[in-house]
Amino acid sequence: MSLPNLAPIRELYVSYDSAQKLKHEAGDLPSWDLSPRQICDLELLMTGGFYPLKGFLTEADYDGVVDGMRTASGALWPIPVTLDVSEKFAAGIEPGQDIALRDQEGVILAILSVTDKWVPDKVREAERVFGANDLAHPGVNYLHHVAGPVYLGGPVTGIQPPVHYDFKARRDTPNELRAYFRKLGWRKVVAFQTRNPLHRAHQELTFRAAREAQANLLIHPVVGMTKPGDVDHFTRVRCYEAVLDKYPASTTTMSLLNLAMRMAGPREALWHGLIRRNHGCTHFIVGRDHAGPGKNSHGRDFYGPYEAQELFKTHEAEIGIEMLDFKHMVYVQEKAQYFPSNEVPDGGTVLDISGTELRRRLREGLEIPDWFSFPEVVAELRRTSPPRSKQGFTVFFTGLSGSGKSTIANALMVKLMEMGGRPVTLLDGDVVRKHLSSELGFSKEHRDINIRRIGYVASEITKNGGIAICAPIAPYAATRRAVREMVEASGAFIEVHVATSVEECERRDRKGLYKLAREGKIKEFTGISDPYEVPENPELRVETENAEVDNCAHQVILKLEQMGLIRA
Ligand code: PPS
Repeated sequence: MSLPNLAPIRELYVSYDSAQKLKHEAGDLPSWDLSPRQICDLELLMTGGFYPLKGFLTEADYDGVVDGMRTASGALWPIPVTLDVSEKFAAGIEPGQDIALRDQEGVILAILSVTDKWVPDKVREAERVFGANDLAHPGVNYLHHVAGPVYLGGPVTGIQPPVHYDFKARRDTPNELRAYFRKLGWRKVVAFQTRNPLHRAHQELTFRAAREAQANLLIHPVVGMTKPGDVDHFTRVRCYEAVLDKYPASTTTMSLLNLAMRMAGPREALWHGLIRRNHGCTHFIVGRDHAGPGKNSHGRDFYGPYEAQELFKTHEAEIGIEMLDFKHMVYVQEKAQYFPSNEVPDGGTVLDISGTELRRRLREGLEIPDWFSFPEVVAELRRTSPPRSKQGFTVFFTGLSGSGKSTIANALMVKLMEMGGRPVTLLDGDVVRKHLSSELGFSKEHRDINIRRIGYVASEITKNGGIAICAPIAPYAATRRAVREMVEASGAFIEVHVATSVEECERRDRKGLYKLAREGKIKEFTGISDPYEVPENPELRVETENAEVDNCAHQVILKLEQMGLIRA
């Protein structure tokens, strides 16, 4: 392989003066507020990280990339980098027009000269790019549920890079890294891509790779978007910083890459290789299950464990970066050392801790052995993921009016406060309607807004380590699911169906509302003239007929204990 070309790579930025002028003129242009993923893509387009792309893919480029991993001009490019927008926005845009691309605060980052506008066939995109139209794949899920329905393509004129307030000194453009390698005389550089904290197995892998290639090492973690559920990048970067001094400073450096991963396995490995070549690297590590998305909806892997290595091999020369392929690294107890799984000495006892097992140990506050990771890394992870009994959670009661939700919720609150340790907030239906949703009525639309507000507040409480107890009617399953998703991003969600029948609620009629509903004096009354979708799989269902309130609240306590959220 020839020595690296460390000359500057083409960026898409214009000069400072032109940028000022464009910014001024862009006031009159239609504006698109970029999504977090589009900001990541735009940054790498503008810095040359996505060289040779000059903008968001045109329709012809897109077709070529989706079908055969090549742009219309024949360049190897495995992942569609497209600007997806809403139908409403697209309706006002025609090819030939310029649009201003803005960050979420409205700062203009670039101009897109639109040459193409089209409605993609997302099923085809999913099947070709990700190998299956299966929503269990995070990339497919994003494509169908987050990305807009219309794509715009065309060249990008860069005005300014997206602003980052975190780890500024650790972020480098391709040209900054190229200049750094040039300055230090690094002729050969191995890049290590990662979206996980570095444990001992990774360190051994990177040492071996650098030794094998007789090269310097670039630890190049992704801090843009990774797989949902991954350790957040703030924690990871603190972990990387903690292990960096275990590498010889004169041979190793670390830089953060603001890439939005797609988890596309083999195709993604090629993409990562192209991006690292653009950053001035000569070698690239591809391990087991590179950029793997996890299991499909049938519980099977989307890609073979070494499929990424195979695909990379066939395109290695064209990418212009040499692959260092590695088998899964495992610890051999007798040798007190890591080995690739195919080089384990005969009779050696192999130890390994999977990602799932590591998360379980963190969640339950269990031991993480020294052979697996570094004490500094484990301490950092424990700081971010305290055991479940110290994390926040949300108990979400749902049931008809008068079913007993508020009474049980109150009893639960008092019991949890008696235990102490975490602040408890009760978001009761009536109270929320007074303080958060006073302008709302009981149409489906208004009920959904009401429940989403409760969900938002509950997720914030959960994120900050508190206990939120919610007690609205919440009659619609889809809205309850949306709240669950919001909360589960930061902690546990326990749905409790208070399963009092409508007949019993009406018999009790504590507030006299059922009578008014029967008389038609209250419209859209849940259970009488409005639907209630019974939860299919709540964490708990409590019957209130012939049961004491205290006992109902106690059932919730037992459930929380069983889930490890409170200690007996
Ligand atoms: S929802 O659907 O979840 O937004 O409803 P929620 O905010 O929990 O409702 C709170 C209380 O409003 C009273 N109320 C009605 N309920 C249902 N349907 C109609 N049309 C209605 N109008 C007023 C009712 O007393 C609810 O209190 P709870 O605590 O559930 O008895």
